[in-house]
Amino acid sequence: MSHLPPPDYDVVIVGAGFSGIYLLYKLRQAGFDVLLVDAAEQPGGIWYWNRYPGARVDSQVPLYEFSIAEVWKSWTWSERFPGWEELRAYFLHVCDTLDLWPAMRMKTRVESAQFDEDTAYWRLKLDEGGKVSARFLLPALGFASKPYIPDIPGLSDFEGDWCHTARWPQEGIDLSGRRIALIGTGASGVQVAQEAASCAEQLTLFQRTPILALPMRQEKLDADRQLREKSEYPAVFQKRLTTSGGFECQSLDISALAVTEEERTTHFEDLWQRGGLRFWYHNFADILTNEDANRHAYEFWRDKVRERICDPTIAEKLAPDEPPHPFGTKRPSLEQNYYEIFAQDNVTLVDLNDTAITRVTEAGIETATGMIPCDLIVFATGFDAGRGGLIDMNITGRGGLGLAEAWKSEIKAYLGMAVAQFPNMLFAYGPLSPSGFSNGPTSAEIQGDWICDFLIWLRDNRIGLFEADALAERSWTDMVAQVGSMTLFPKAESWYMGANIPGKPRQLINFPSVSGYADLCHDVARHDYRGFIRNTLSGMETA
Ligand code: NA7
Repeated sequence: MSHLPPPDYDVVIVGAGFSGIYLLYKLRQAGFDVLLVDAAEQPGGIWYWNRYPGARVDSQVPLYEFSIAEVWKSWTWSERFPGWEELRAYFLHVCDTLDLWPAMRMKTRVESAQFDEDTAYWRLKLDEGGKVSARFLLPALGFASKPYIPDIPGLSDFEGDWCHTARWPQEGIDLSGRRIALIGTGASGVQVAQEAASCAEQLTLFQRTPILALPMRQEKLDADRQLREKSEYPAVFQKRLTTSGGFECQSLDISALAVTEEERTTHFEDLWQRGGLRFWYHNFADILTNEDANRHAYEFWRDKVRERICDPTIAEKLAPDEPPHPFGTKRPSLEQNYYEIFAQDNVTLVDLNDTAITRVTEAGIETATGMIPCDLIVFATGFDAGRGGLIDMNITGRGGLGLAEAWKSEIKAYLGMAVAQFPNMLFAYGPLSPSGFSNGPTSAEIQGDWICDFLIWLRDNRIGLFEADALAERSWTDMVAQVGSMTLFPKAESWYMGANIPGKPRQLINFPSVSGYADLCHDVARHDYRGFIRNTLSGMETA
């Protein structure tokens, strides 16, 4: 292939969130010629698109940031759980500090990416007629880049405003004095509800499934204390690589059923008081694998929440006596005053299981029991997680095979990064990797380091072409399902299981351990990247 004109770049990365930015930093350091493109005006990924009032991260400082010393040493957060404005500013700081801008092309959407079998280059069509070629394609779109809006009849007739939380207009929407219908009670719905309740004339919250939200315990952060605590950051960043969720600690070694009720309650209470997602990731060993253990956690959660709700009917809707699903098998959210807002006169809860939405009219939402007038509809209805953004990128591999077709009946991927028939492509933070179960930056760094090492190894070994072996892809896909079947996750109708999107294949889309995942990826690397077919100068061989 040496007679071919070279591609425009060694590598094109798509996406300027944690994964894409980390890959850009690492690959440039390793001497690759890299271009990063992103449709957004500014970097930040999810934190560019999710700018609805109240949007903030559920991982506490310093977990949700890069471990790159020159970045964290020169950055100070103002809150324990930073909001979207601060996270966006952080990304600007990262790009400035690491001098990444020259390799970044923002406001550039990839319309399609096609593997050209004659040259073995990826050819990308960009909006406004742009074209670019590269030897390697690294989509780093995050797990939540394709919003999901349910198909409700009449939406086009609505005369007020409507939007999805992840497509909030850049100029913002003032919620004050509005009559707001909010559909969805996931992490985004909870955050919008808290803000809207404080200023809306009327907030009507449509709930299909109650969220099992945990106390955030937000704090303002003092710069001096943060500076002192920075001496501990390297150890925290090291530790988060070794835990199952990519956090600073993980579940205990002991079963919830192997301790006395008093010991169990003491641990639950400690987690509860410390706040954040710890009640999810630092709980007893079998909370997510044993129904009896899980039931103890649910009952503790339920009783705590019920203490905060005066109306018993509302209490039963928000924190039912019987669990709607095993605790933690849908992503818990963090809340600050969510359970108190339902006592306000301007907040109404509609249970969609009793009162279905029939259609949207010019003036509001019509339900089975009557009309709910509103002038703003907010869809906090989630995402086609994992696959949606990748499919929308119109990626075509060998023989004209589109990714949508390849994943029609099942999402398949080797190491959650590579797909058979799609050579020289690795995606970061995608399906069948830990992504949705992981503290974001931890996975971004694990995968980013691994991908960078792999591309260096290919370069050192003069290998121009790699592709996931179909058998390796099959066994990875089966292994994720098998590991998932040992947990309670399949018992929930969650986006983790693909259950939130009509017609989406039902399978666990994330590997449920960050550290376990890292071990498996490192093992593949140690064995000369087994499971990949690669083209040496003498032809194709399977490792
Ligand atoms: P989520 O967590 O997917 O939440 C979506 C919410 O929207 C959830 O309450 C859904 O109810 C609800 N939903 C979805 N479709 C409908 C329809 N058709 N009708 C009514 N309600 C519906 O998205 P988020 O944006 O809140 O959070 C995404 C992730 O970001 C989160 O998990 C964290 O990792 C950060 P359901 O529970 O499916 O009954």
